[in-house]
Amino acid sequence: MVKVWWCFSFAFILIRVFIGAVYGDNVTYDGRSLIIDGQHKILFSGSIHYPRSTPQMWPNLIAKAKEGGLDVIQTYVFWNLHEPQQGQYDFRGMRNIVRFIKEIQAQGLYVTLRIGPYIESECTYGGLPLWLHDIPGIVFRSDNEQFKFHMQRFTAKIVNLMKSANLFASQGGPIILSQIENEYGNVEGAFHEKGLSYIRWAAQMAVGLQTGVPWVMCKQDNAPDPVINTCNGMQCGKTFKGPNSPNKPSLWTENWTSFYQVFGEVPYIRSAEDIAYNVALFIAKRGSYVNYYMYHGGTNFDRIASAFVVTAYYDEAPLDEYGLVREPKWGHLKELHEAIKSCSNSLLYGTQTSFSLGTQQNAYVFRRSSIECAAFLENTEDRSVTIQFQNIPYQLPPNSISILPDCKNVAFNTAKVRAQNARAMKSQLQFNSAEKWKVYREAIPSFADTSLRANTLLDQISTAKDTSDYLWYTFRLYDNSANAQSILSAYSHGHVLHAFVNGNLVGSKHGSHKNVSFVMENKLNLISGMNNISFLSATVGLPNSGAYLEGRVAGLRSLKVQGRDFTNQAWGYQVGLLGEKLQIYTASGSSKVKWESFLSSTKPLTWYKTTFDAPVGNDPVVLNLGSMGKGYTWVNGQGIGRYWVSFHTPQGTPSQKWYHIPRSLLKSTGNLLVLLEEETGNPLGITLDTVYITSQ
Ligand SMILES: *[C@@H]1O[C@H](CO)[C@@H](O)[C@H](O)[C@H]1NC(C)=O
Ligand SMILES: *[C@@H]1O[C@H](CO)[C@@H](O)[C@H](O)[C@H]1NC(C)=O
Ligand SMILES: *[C@@H]1O[C@H](CO)[C@@H](O)[C@H](O)[C@H]1NC(C)=O
Ligand SMILES: CC(=O)N[C@H]1CO[C@H](CO)[C@@H](O)[C@@H]1O
Repeated sequence: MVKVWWCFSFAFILIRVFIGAVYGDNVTYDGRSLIIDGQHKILFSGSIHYPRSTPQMWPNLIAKAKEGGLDVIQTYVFWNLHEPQQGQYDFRGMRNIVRFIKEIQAQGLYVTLRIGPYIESECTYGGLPLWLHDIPGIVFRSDNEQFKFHMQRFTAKIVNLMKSANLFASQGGPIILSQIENEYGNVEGAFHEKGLSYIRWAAQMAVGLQTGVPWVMCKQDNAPDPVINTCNGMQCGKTFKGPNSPNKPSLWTENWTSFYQVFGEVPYIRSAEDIAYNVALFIAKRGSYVNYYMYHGGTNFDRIASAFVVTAYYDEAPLDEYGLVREPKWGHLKELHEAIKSCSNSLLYGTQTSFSLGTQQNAYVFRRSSIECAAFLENTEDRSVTIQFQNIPYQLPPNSISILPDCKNVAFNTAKVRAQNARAMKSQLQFNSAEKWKVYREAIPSFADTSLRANTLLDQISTAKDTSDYLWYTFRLYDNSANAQSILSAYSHGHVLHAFVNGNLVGSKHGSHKNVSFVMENKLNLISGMNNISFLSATVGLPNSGAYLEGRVAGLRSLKVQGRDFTNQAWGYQVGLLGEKLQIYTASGSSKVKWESFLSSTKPLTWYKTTFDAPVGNDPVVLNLGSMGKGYTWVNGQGIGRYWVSFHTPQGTPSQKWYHIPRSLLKSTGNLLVLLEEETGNPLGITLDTVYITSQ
C-alpha cells in the first residue's frame, strides 16, 4: 500500500513539475514576498524601456543586467507609440515589446510589465496618445466613461498580446508582476470622489483580465485588494509606510538611480553608496523587491521626450545611455546583490528582530535557526563608529550599512566602493568642410500663405496634435504711424517662440522646465503699410504629469503691439515645417527640394545635410553637436532626437552635447545626416565621436 502510494505521489510530483515547467504556476504573494513556482523570492529588478534602445542593443543590455545581479527587468508599455492613431497599432522595431520580453525570457530573467497605460516616464503626454484628447467629454485618469473605455480596451489589448505569446508566468512565461495606473496617489485628490471610484474600477478591471500574476499600484497607499501598493522614491527604507495589508509584501518599484535631466540643468548625480545604503535598509526592513529606475535609461529618440527633457535618459544609471557599464554603480550594486542573495534563506524564512547598538546605530537580524542568521548593521552617524555585535567589535564607516550574511563576517559595506572606470569620447570624423554640406532654408510663411484660419489664438497642442513640434502663427499688421519702432509683447505658454517681421527674425525667447510660460518683449521695425508678422512656436515635448493633462495648452496666448491687443483678430496657421512635410530628412524626400551650397554665414531656420561613413569597430557612436544651437537631427531618416545645445546650465555649459546614433542605424558608407537648426549654430564644428571606457 505504502509503496503504491509513494508511486502515485512521485508520479504526481513529476506531472506537477512537468506541467509547472510548461504552463507555469500562478504567481502569488504573502506578507513576506512574491511567491513564484511555490518559492518565496528576494528580487532585484532594473528598468529598461524597450523604445529607448534598439532591438540590436537589447541582448547586451539584458546580459549586463543579469551579470549585475538582477532577476527582473521592468518596463513600461508606451501606448502612444503602439497606437499612434486610434485603432492603428504598431509593434515593429523598437516597439516590438514581445521580442523584448522574449529576449529577457531567453536569458532567464523575469519581467515586470507596467502597463499604466498612463506611465508619465518623461514620455511625451505621459505615454497617452494625443488622439485621446479629441474624444468629446473625456477626462483622463478619472471615473469618466470615455477614458475608462479606452484604458480598458488598450490594457486588454496588451494583456491579450502577452497571453497569445504565453508570456505570463502562469503560462510558463517571464512576466511575474503587472502594474495598473502609475503614481495615482499624487493626483487622486484633484479628482475628488471620482479619484477613489476610478482607482477601485482600475483595480477591478485589471484583476478581471486574469493574468495569473499579481498587480501593483505604485505610490497608491489605498490600492484595493488584491492589488499591492508599492513604493517609488530614493529612500523607501525610510519613507515607505509599508503595504496596506499584512498579507502583502513590501515592494519598491522605483528607486531612482539618478534623475531625469532637463535642458538648462545639470545631470543629477546620485552616489553608488547612497543607492546601496537605501537598498540595504529596505531589505533589512523586510522589503523583498527592489527595482532600479533606471538601470539603463537609453535615449529619447524621435520626439518621445516630454517637455524640456534631454535625449540622454538617466545616463547616470548603472548602464549608461549607450549600454556601457558605469562604475562604481554597476559593480557596487552587483556586490550588494551577491551579499544579500547569499543569505536570502535567512532573510525570507528567518525571524527579524531589530535593536539599537548605540545612539545612532541599529541592528536588523534575521535568525532562522541556531546556525542560519544574517545581520545588517547600520550607522546613521557622519563619523566612523565601533560597536559590539554578539560580543565582537565592528567598525562601521560613516552613514553605512554592513551586511553580515552569517551574522559574523562582513561581506559588504555600502560605503566601501571598489569598482572604478571612466568614459571618454574619441573624435572620428570632422564635418568641417563646407563643400560637404548642403543647405535648404525653410520658408517663413506669411498670412497669405496659410489656409488654416481663426479669429483668435489657437492652442498649439490641440492644433498641431503632436504631428510636429512647430506651429506658425501669422497675421498682417497695417502700420502708418511715423513711429518706425514699435514694442511687441507676446505671452506664450510654451515652449519656444521666434518672431519674424517681413521675413526677418526679430527675437527669440523660451521658457524652462520649471516654468514653461514666458513673455517676449521686443522692438519691431515695421515698414509703413502692410507688414507680415509670423511667430514660430515650438514645443519641446508635451507635458507628462499632473491631473487634467487633457486641459493643458501651449503656444502663443496673447499679443500686444504698442499696447494694442491683437489676440482676437484674423490669424493664419501652419502646422509643422515644409521640410518635415516633405520628409527631406529621408533619402527619397531629400530630392523634393532644391538644396544649395553652404556659404560661410549661417541663418536661422536652416536645414543642413551631408553624408558620412560609419566609424570602424563596435564602440557606440555619438554626434558632438557642441557647435549647434537648437534643433532636430535625423540619421538615415530616423529621428535621433531634439538637441538644444544653446540652452546652458547655470554653470554656463550646454546641458547636452552628445547625441547617440545607435550602430544598427548605420550603414558602413553613405549615411545621410540631416539637421534642422532653428538658431545660427555652425555645422562645421560638428564631429562624429565614438565612446569608450578608459579604465576598468
Ligand atoms: C491562476 O490564475 C487564473 C487567472 O486569475 C485563474 O483562473 C486560475 O484558477 C489560477 N490557477 C490556480 C491554480 O490558482
Ligand atoms: C507679405 O506677404 C505677402 C504674401 O506672401 C507678400 O506679397 C508681401 O510682399 C509681403 N510683404 C512684405 C512687406 O514683405
Ligand atoms: C511663469 O512665467 C510667467 C511669465 O513670465 C509668469 O507670469 C508666471 O507667474 C510664472 N509662473 C510661475 C509659477 O513662476
Ligand atoms: C519617497 C521618496 O524617497 N521620495 C524622494 C525621492 O527623491 C526626490 C528627489 O530627490 C525627493 O524629493 C523625494 O522626497
